[in-house]
Amino acid sequence: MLRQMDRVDRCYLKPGGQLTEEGRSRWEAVPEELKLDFYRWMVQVRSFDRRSVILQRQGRIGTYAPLEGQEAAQVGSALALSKEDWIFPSYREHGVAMIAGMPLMRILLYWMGRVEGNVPPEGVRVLPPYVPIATQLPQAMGAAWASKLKRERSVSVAYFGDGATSEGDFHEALNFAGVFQLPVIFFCQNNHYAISVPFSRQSAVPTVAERACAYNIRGIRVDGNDVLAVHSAMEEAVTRARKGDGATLIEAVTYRKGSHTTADDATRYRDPSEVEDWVREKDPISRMEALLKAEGLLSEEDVKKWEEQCKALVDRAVKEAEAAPAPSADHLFAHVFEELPPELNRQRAELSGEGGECV
Ligand SMILES: Cc1ncc(C[n+]2csc(CCOP(=O)(O)OP(=O)(O)O)c2C)c(N)n1
Ligand SMILES: [Mg+2]
Repeated sequence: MLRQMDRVDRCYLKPGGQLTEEGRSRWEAVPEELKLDFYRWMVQVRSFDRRSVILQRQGRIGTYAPLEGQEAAQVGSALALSKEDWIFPSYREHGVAMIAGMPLMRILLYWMGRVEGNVPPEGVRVLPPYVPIATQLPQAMGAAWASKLKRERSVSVAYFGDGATSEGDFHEALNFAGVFQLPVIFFCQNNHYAISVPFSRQSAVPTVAERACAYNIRGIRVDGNDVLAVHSAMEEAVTRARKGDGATLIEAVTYRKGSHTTADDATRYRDPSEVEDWVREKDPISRMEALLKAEGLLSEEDVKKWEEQCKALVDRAVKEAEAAPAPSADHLFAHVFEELPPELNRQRAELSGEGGECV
């Protein structure tokens, strides 16, 4: 039976900040530090995101993919992972990357077009952002297969969007993971659009999660703006994977508040009332803030203090990224060809002042 587009399997924290009945028992089981971390990380991620958009507008970084609105999906899922797990992100997963230990300045360097932005510190298992849609899914599946063969505990997670589910790679990765019962999690942030194409134009079934049954893996559709529900779905998927019970497809239903990237104008294809509903009514941070305040775990003063600290962290990262020594122009030719084709060789020589003949 087809699921309905607006139904989710799990919602613990309602848009107004009230817990559902199931949510209350989950909440009681969460340690206080983690409750606060949910909130603190979401604010940190948003602070970084907003600043990055401004930096792009000022010409200080290149194109940027904003994630505002998707903080709960990223923070809730990333906080359920351990250092030993492998993360295969798309270009929008800055929140996941920073929780996994990627320094903010390196994330900025990536958007400045610098290769250092692809290199995580030792021990941080985050792959560089995958821009070709869905290519990270078979790779995450392959890494999970390796973990299984080596009898390691690590789980691999592929992060991707609703649009990626229209690619052949999605099918191939899920099929293989189902047949071989691999410790992999396919984490889809369904933000309703693949650039300007709405999900209804990409899929004849109304949800992503129901596709899991075609591969005999578990599928769960969670309110992606409810950090508590996302975290619990991810924790279950991780436990299943570590126990050898195989893969899970998680569909976190969310919404990007802004444009696809800073090169896009979302007002050209989205209805303002739809945006208004998500922005005003379903924001992931304000519902968690309301809950923490109602529970006496957060004061207005704490909020101000935390926002200031986040801003200071981002300020420092911007300074560090902008102070990083510029790469030599020669760098343009590195990392693609082991041996440069003649035309590129000529250009490299010309650039470095060695001359070079026109061809
Ligand atoms: C293989 C491939 N085809 C097309 C593109 C162009 N493209 C870039 S982003 C994007 C939309 C992806 O949408 P979705 O998977 O929902 O992720 P979102 O951007 O919404 O996070 C497309 C089609 C690409 N990068 N790679
Ligand atoms: Mg999308």
